[in-house]
Amino acid sequence: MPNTSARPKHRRSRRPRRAEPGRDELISGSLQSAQQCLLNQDYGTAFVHYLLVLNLAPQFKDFAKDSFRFTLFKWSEELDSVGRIQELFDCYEQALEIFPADEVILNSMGEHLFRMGFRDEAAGHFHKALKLKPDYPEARENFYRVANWLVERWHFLMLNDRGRNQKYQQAIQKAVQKGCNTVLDIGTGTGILGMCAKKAGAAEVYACELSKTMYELACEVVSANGMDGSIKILHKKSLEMEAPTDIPHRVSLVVTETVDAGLFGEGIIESLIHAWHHLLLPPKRDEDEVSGQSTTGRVIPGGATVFGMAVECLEIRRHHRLYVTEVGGLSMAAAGELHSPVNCSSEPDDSMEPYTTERLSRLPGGYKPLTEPFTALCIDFNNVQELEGLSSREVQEIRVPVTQEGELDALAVWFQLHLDKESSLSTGPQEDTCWEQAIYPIHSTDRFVLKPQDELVVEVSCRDAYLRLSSVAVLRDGQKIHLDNHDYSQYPGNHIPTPNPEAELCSALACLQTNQSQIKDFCMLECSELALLNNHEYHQSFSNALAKLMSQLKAKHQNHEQGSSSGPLYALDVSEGFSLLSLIAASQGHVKAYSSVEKSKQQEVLVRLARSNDIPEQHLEFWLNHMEDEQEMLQRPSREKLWSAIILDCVETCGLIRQKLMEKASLARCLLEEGGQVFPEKIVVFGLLVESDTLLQESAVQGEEPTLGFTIAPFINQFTVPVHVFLDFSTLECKHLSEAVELFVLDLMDSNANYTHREVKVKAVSAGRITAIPFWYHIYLDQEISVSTLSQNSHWRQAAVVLQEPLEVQAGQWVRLAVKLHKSTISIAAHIENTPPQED
Ligand code: 44T
Repeated sequence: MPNTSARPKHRRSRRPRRAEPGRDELISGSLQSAQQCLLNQDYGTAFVHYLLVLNLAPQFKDFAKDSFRFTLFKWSEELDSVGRIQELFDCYEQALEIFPADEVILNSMGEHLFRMGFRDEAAGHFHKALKLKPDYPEARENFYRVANWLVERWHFLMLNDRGRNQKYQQAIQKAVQKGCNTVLDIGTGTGILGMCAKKAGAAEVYACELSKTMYELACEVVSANGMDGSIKILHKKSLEMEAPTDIPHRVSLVVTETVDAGLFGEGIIESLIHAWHHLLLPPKRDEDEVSGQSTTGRVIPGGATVFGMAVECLEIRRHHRLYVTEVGGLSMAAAGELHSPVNCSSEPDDSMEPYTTERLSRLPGGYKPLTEPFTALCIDFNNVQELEGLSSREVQEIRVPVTQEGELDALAVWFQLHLDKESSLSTGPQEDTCWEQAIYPIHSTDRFVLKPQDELVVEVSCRDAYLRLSSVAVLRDGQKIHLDNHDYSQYPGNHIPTPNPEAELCSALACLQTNQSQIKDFCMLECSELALLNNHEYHQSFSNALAKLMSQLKAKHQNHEQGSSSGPLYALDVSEGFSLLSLIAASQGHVKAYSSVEKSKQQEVLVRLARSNDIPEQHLEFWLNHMEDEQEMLQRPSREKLWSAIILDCVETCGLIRQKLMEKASLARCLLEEGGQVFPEKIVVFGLLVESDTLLQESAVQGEEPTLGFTIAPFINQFTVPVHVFLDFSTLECKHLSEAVELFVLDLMDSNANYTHREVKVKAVSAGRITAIPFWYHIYLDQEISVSTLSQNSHWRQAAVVLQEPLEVQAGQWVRLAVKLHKSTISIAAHIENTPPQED
């Protein structure tokens, strides 16, 4: 505990005593009370006393800092444990008022924010802490975990995309030369488009950016490029801006790249409608002559054409629907409908996304186009009526001829962004671009195979300003076969045949008569949870390992309790999210399994599966339903309830080891019965040396050359993180420079065996530049049974350490890797070995 009893050296206030006679007494009394309360572990009262002292007598700040921090942390732990979250944050805010530049308080507040799900705010706090103290390892590690939310990785890709940069620059230059003299850059990011306008000679340039981090970054960049007086940047969403309040008058040019893979996901339609009404000069009419300074407004990009294409793709399928009938020995027939949260045919809902994004060219296993690309939509950003009409536009039906036989898994969507009449950018799957495509997966559990001669009926709509595409039916031999479960009521148009009204009435009555549970409902699972369920190998391995352990323990128990019938064995599954492992444990017979599944819909699925697989219902418990407090759970159960198996979820989908894994493992070990086992018992980390430009491009702005002549890299590259996650190593464009080697072993059954530093020597098999070290895990459930996070059907992705300075290597040379594990975070430094290791 920090020093709580020492007295400050300078107790006297510098203020004249006579002005406030009771003040010093109050301060010293409060300080003593604070210290006493701290000793008595009454942190709440101590905190209040410290606040009073430090507010009244800032001169005690240095003296009391450590004790104050300690009090704050202890008190906030207490508040956290009883769910008094608002008070917790109030305390931190009060603390930061007193110590605004305290990196430890900032970092700790960030951790609380992160745990409560306020990721952006958390990230901001870690970033501030790190700026204050760049060599503060806790803040650094936290910052690396969240930097992706602060500055998304695509900023690097876009800034590295020279083609895109040049096309935008040229279009802006032309517009300015034609008289667009006043410019607003909506969603300026690093400030690049605004700077292009200024460089092209625009008299007035304004920019706005809604993300605080990006806004601050843009200010730094613009200032470093000597334009701070000439570009006015606002930390605002464009929709909140008006002339003359935010900008002195309407502008003649809006430049923006607020488009995502699905074109409208960043709200460009709404932003442009608003801009036309409040920020832009009126649009040019055909008869307007352009000469000199423009009195009309226009937008770059001027419009877009959206394309779609039906595809077969196993990789998409396994992330969006259940396609296995049996998982780890359990029949899945009774599971009901399991959906991913990506669904655009249902009513808009916060928990649903209409589409996901993928780079089709990088999907493992590839994809098969089932139709030619078709035009789904054309939109003119310079026509406000058209923009406004978009959301009220009727659902449009498109018939697309099927060109190849294959299972319909998704519609893939991309677009061409028309910067002006001459120049455009394409985000298509065949292009050499950094763009991903939007993916609208099919949800129907019935597999539907399209055939040449079929026509696919696609509906395109733009409700709630998201572009939605959905495959509704297939026309085959004059018949219309409906796909998915379509809710006809939401479509006012009469282009969809009305179903038989009598049948509709009957089904409505049937719904009224039956109880809720019989109405066809579904359970939502994350994409990675669905991919896990579809991972046969993973569940089979667990099933085998659990069967082995349980039969050993059953034999042991029988020997011990000859004659009398022994009680069940206990298994605890603490996997995150949806997991079938508890049920697989319970299916071993004579095993009572505890599941950590929390969501009631998901619990219902497990109960249904237990019933249908003849597992006695009392053999499946959801322990989180009973225990409010984690502390209780972690207590050692009574003698006869010692766990036989504890299943830990050790690797996150993104490819990193879960935080606090080793702490959880040592706790779990204490809860085991003799002969019981923690799953997995060991994790072996593998990695290899690669040369990959792609990884570099995604990690930092590359090259010495300024971007379009502007200095941007040194600023945005502060947000570079050394570990790249969610990597698909099987499709990563890279050159392997070594064989795979074992980097580290984590022994979950023996904490003493874990080292935090290790040196590994790797021999380069070919010459090249080492830019990254991708790594993955072999997860040993027991000594014989293991699963690899690199396997083809895995729900895991891989991670890679990206070297800040690529390392030239010759074939045959040895590379020394210093591998470090700090709080579940792996870091690797690479050095060329000058003297080859002694071969023994
Ligand atoms: N990602 C592309 C989307 N903003 C680009 O805060 C392509 C994704 C992508 N600011 C892989 C590859 C790629 N007013 O900083 C952001 C955002 C800001 C606004 C003010 C507004 N109305 C808005 C709307 C957005 O604009 C910036 C750019 S959004 C671009 C999204 C390389 N994955």
